[in-house]
Amino acid sequence: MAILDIVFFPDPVLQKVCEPVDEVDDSIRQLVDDMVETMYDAPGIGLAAPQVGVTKRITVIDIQRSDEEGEEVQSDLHVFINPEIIEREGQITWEEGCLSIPGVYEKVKRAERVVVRALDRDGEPFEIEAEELLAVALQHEIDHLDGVLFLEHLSHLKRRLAIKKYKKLLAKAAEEDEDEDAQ
Ligand code: GNR
Ligand code: NI
Repeated sequence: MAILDIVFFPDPVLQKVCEPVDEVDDSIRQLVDDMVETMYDAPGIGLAAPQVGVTKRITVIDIQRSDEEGEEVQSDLHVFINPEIIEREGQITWEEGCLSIPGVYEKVKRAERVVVRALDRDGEPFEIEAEELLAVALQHEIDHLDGVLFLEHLSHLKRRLAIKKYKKLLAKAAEEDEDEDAQ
């Protein structure tokens, strides 16, 4: 297994519509395993293939092992290959973040409950009914597979402010790196 490099906004790969997987073979399973390791390492509650530069319709989610520092918590790992939302219901607002836009958190409105059909790591079809955070994460990840970031769900004003804030954070991080190099 390997920890992969995460791609950051505004990398154009994050805006690509990803290709369906036509056969779940060992190379796909290898990618899935690397994505899982990368998600836990980040740490994040989900990761979509384009976030590691691969434009395939694959995402992994584990909302259990999110922000617990060092503590062993039960994992609830889900692998979704070619996921499709087949039902959506209700509305929920959640403060979202994205590993590809670190430091930016904004409230987004999504369906409160979704039913998703996908293939698992063995290529077997399954369906899952999800509510609240798992439903939010699924919609966030499936958006990634369509080249959509959570910023696109904000008003134009809020999106502009969020991007401005992110660019400031980036500039500050670059400055700090330079300072370190100078020491
Ligand atoms: O780690 C993540 N947390 C999160 C919180 C609220 C809504 C969505 C997410 S997904 C994010 C990881 C990520 O960027 N996945 O694409
Ligand atoms: Ni994301």
